[in-house]
Amino acid sequence: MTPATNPNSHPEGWIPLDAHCPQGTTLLAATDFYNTIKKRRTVRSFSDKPIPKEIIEQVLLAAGTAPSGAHKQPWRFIAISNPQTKHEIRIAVEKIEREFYEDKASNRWLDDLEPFETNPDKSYIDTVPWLIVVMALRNTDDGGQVYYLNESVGIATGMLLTAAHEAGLATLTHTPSPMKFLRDILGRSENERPYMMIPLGYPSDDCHVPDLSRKPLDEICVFVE
Ligand code: IYR
Repeated sequence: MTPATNPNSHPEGWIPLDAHCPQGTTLLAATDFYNTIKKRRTVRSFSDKPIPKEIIEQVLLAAGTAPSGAHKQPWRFIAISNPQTKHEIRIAVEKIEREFYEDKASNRWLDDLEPFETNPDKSYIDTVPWLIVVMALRNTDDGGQVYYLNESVGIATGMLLTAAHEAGLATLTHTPSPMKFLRDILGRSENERPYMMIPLGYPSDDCHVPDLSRKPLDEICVFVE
């Protein structure tokens, strides 16, 4: 395809951009969204209150709108509510996490984790109504090439967390290492690389989180004007 030289001509089959946010409302929209998303917290204490599958479907559809290298959409979300499967995953995860806390983690790492009071007990996997396993696809389903796999799946995962928060749901980003065991328990192919586990549910009634602050703007950004 040759690049268009006339700015008023477009490749055949292209459609006009359906911009959802009319010009002029942008500051308000940006501020509103920041005020919503700044309330997102990583949660480790979940309620067992069920969440209808339809809500999970909308959250996953939102995640699936992420940009990806050459639009290959190299992700698959395994949404697990089956109690036996969750329990099997819990048992396997706790074994891996015990090895981490008892052997693998450096003292510095353990010190850094202290404020979060994490430990190998992952009983919330039994409690939480949904466990989403994000898989990164090494190739497309028909064997084609994928590009920028980690970047693409990372963005989709971030959008999943954002969509869940917008739906009033709490999440935890969990990456037991190694995660290969998930492929065996879930009967998934070698083409799927477990990328992240995301328990998804309502926070427990008495859910508390550490009192963290976020870096101010002048530490996280530099304007070049
Ligand atoms: N995977 C372990 C340890 C852990 C590591 C980091 I970095 C965290 O931010 C939190 C936990 C666990 O889940 O307990």
